[in-house]
Amino acid sequence: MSSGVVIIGGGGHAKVVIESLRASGETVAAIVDADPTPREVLGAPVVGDDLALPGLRAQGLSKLFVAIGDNRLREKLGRRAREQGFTLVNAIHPSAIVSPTAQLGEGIAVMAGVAINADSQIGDLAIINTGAVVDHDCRLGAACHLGPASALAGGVTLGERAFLGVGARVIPGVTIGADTTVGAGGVVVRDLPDGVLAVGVPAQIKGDRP
Ligand code: JB2
Repeated sequence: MSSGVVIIGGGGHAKVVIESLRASGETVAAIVDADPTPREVLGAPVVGDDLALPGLRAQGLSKLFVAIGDNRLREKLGRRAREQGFTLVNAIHPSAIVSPTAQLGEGIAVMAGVAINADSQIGDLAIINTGAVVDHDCRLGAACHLGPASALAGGVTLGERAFLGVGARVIPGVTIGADTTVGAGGVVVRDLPDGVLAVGVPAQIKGDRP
């Protein structure tokens, strides 16, 4: 067992990531999950919890993907996996359209049906979920998450760990702060600061992020 990707997390997000990896020709070698009960997730074995990672690395496995939806936890686990000598790979579904001038970091999920347009930059460990759209010249910080069918118009900036819920939309040139959440279906028409929850059409700040 010295090829294939090690996956951190064996929940719902991992299922979608596993199918993206396989669709792009990768194999999944092993999953580690906080619940180490031996089992399979879509045919991939759960081999233990995070304490199993050094042993997997010692077996020669070097590619890893953090399949955890929680932005802070994903960022923390990605940092730790790198310290353990793993390389964070991207999981890009073959149906995604990624501009040749877009710049992608490491450990990024780009799900089925996504479009990422010219000169956009996507930070490490971001999730661009199913059917999301990133138009030209956007800047997405590390460990942010664009929910399914959300959309950024051109020149949008998203801070680290920001989260857009399913179907949220952002008009051109807007900046959304780090750790800010936009609720499902929200339409963002002006800048949002760090660490807030904004909901509605147009999106209004309702307090601190949950
Ligand atoms: O520290 C951890 C850890 N904490 C939780 N290390 C490892 N290796 N695993 C951890 N987990 C595991 O992550 C839990 O035991 C559980 O199996 C999994 C989380 O699964 P869940 O289905 O609850 O969430 P998810 O992160 O896979 O998916 C969320 O985010 C996605 C983007 C959900 O909200 C999905 O609906 C969403 N699409």
